[in-house]
Amino acid sequence: MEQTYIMIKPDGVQRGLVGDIISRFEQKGFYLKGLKIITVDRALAEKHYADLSAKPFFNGLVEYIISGPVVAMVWEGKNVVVTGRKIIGATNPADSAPGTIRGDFAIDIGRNVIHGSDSVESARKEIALWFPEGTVNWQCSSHPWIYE
Ligand code: DGI
Repeated sequence: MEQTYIMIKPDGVQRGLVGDIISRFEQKGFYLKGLKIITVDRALAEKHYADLSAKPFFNGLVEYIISGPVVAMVWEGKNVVVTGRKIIGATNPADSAPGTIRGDFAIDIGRNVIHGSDSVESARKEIALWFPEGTVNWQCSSHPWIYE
């Protein structure tokens, strides 16, 4: 099944939003296949955001990601990449709908609480980058109650 990389950024950890964010993905019916809290070194942050390296906000973005621990996760389920992005909300919290994570918890684009892969291909790369040790392959006993 499809997987995505979801990361609670340092502001989400500092503000005590980890439990709420995990609950939203769990309650939707997605399966948690990888989870760890880590401090991020500059090289990893720069690699993760390499596509944005020419942007004027790149240095600030890297400083933000390395400013405190993050919670790195792999979530699995049907269409989890696209649906995960819907749960997260628009990049700029000013445009994020209420009910989304960024819509409910964030104000500034540079403190938008959470990352989610933007495509299946990005998800594959990001999971390999953040979970080189691999993830956990368990089967949820509620599966037939979530999928027809
Ligand atoms: O996939 P997203 O996180 O929604 O968005 P993205 O991949 O385009 O950008 C990655 C992060 O970079 C985003 O979550 C916040 C930051 N960012 C994007 N555009 C801007 C920005 N930060 C600032 N300060 N200004 C921007 O225009």
